Amino acid sequence: MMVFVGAAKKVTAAIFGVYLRLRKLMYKFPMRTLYHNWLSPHSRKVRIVLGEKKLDFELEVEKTWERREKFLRLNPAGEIPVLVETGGAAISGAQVICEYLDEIAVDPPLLGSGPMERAEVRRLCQWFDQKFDREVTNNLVGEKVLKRFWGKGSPDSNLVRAGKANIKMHLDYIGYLVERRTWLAGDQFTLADIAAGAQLSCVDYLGDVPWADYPVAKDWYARIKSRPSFRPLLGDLLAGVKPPAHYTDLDF
Ligand SMILES: N[C@@H](CCC(=O)N[C@@H](CS)C(=O)NCC(=O)O)C(=O)O
Repeated sequence: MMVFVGAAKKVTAAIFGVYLRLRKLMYKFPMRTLYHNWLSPHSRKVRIVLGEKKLDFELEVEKTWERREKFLRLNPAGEIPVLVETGGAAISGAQVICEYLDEIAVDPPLLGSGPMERAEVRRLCQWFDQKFDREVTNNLVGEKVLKRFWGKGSPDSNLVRAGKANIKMHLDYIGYLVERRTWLAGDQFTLADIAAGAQLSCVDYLGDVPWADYPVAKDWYARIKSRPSFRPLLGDLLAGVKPPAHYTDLDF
């Protein structure tokens, strides 16, 4: 009996020792972490890339409107997404993070294979990250959801109307591209599709994408939506704002 108790104590001490060493290592090398927010298209873009590359990461919600000092030390611009690598280095800016990830994990390549293809992928990333964001997402998600968090009052109906009018040209453009190519930038699925899908998913959460009028764009979005890298985003729920039934439906 005495021998058994002694052995049990030794095993417990060994397990505890391993736990302490692991904890020390985790503290020294915390997991790759993405600072994001629920309906942030730029953060969604990075999440999809991490998913495509099958890279492990943790998510940390950052309420940028709180202007947290610790977060401002990671990105003085105060914007998400920010990716903090295992060693502690912080990278900010969605396109910068995605291109970095494409360099450290080459499979699958998401930027295109030649200089001309990469130029086209980057052009379309800019189109969706900046133009679509400014003309559509800011006017719809910004006005209907984010404005409340910033304490800036109720949505401006003129801006909401502008967002709903502007999205039509973008859906037309997606249809135009996809009728001539398999994916937005060419025959391969690239970061351009991810940037566009990330923006549209945020607007779709509010039910503001007139899919029925744009069957070609809808078909392209259905292909994006069914990718395993995209599914975790569809599970995000914003307190008090329920997405429409088709939002998570892969055969919408
Ligand atoms: N240039 C940044 C822009 C990202 C951006 O617009 N982030 C928004 C959320 S999607 C943000 O952090 N807004 C909060 C703020 O501006 O304080 C990028 O490309 O990542």
